Amino acid sequence: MSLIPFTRWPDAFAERYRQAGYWLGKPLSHMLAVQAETQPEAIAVVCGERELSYAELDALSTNLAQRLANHGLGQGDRALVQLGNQAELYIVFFALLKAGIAPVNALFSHSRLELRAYAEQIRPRLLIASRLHPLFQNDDLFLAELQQLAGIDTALLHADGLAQRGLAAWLQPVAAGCDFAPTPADEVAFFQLSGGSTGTPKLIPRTHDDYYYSVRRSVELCGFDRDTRYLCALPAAHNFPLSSPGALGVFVAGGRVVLAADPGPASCFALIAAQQVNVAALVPPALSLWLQAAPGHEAELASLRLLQVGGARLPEAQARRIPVVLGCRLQQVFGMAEGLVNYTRLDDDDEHVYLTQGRPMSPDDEVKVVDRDGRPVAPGQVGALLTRGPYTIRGYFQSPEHNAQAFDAEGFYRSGDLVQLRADGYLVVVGRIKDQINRGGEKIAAEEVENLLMAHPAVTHAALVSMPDPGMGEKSCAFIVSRDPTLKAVALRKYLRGLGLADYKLPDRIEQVAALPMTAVGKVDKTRLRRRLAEQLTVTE
Ligand code: J2J
Repeated sequence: MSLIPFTRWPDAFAERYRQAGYWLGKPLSHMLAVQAETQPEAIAVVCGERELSYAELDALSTNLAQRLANHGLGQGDRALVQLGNQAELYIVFFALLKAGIAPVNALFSHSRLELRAYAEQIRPRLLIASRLHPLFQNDDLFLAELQQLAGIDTALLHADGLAQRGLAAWLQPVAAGCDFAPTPADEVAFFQLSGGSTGTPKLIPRTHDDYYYSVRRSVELCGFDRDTRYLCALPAAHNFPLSSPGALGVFVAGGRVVLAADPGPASCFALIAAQQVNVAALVPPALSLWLQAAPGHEAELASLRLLQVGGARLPEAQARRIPVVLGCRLQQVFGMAEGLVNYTRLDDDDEHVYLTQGRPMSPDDEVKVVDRDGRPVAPGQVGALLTRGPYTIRGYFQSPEHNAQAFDAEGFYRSGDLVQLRADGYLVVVGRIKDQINRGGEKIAAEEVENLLMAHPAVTHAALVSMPDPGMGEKSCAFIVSRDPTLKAVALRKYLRGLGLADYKLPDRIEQVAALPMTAVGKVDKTRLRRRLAEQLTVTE
């Protein structure tokens, strides 16, 4: 069976990363094997009333891997997976890794359009989804559509009453049959999702070697160990709670992941108290809610020692309130699913922790900060961030044209962030050049939404821009030119939802204009739109 093609690191780099001990030549499932061997009875995952030991997590994922292998699935195959914050997400992830099947883990908030786009790109033979998701709840229409579209021949549903399709039956022990094995460590293990700035969301091929290194290095820097009790309240498939150090970091360290359905303070505070959680990871809007809700709940939060915050800009004032209100330390995390992750260090002084987004985790992360013409800026000046290193991809999946722009001639990835690189190596994120809205950590590619808006029969032009929002940091505003002056925002949102767009991508505000302002080179002038919006918002508030 042929393996998945992807853009490899040049040999000299691969050699260096192996020599340095970053790339171990071991599959990601190795981390689970180690714990199942050394402390099988230790609890790996707490999910509601359920507790899964390392031995159980290992056995259940092996059962599923064996059944999938017996079913004819294996190396080179792809899977589309959509599971929420449940233990099954990790069981399935390890099962697929063990069987050499590369999954895309869609976020639970994703809807028809996103799943279709992923399926079209990877052409999975296997779908694993959840009856708890509206798309798979009542009828099997969408399931049938996906199967037809992508050639999926096996669909397993979590929480399904039907025995033959229920995921539960596939987790039961089975007599050995076909052999199975992970893909070689320097091959694609799975696909991460890019926040994106293009019409269709791009997929990020991650190898065992590079991802395992990023997790191990994160564990080292964040001091995770067997006593770590990590609250996973962000969407568990996202790169941050999966790998920075995230749940995989907990498994490497032999600690315990406590799953929360959402990052709301009510459920999280109770879980922290009940499970004696000592580390949690949040995006800034969730942090705001925690800060508001915490007074009076100090006793529940007593076990919490470290709070990681990342995914979007964290205002300094909020950062400084963390130790005072929540009684724990802050660690800023500036990462990206394409690779590079920056952390403030556990022993950094206040100035670094509150005012910077940390520094690259690997000694071999290379960072360039450049001006519009691609020339390095003077130290400390603002410029665009480019990076390459032992866990940063060299190309998106099957996207040669986009890759030609997203990577420079030396293989550096253009993250699209505007940063300052300080003399001490710490980065400060000051803005963005990519055409994206960062809605409280959830990324929206402007072009994707604009194309859908323009598919509406009355809309002739559309531009999506960010607008400041006190709770979310940013929200989205669509400027549209319409043939129908009576076209209502509600109707347009309903239209987009009808097309199958995830809810978080629906424009928060929609403005009808006579024409969109253009730049000298004939592109929509989004700076002017944002400025206009800022003026309007200050007038109306
Ligand atoms: C400002 N912007 C930030 C931060 C990410 C760890 C943490 C986060 C992500 C992530 C991740 C930011 N301050 N602290 O994958 O492993 C914005 C930047 C960046 C983009 C990446 C991880 N932390 N950002 O957020 O792939 O614009 O990864 O380029 O979702 O989020 O988004 P994503």
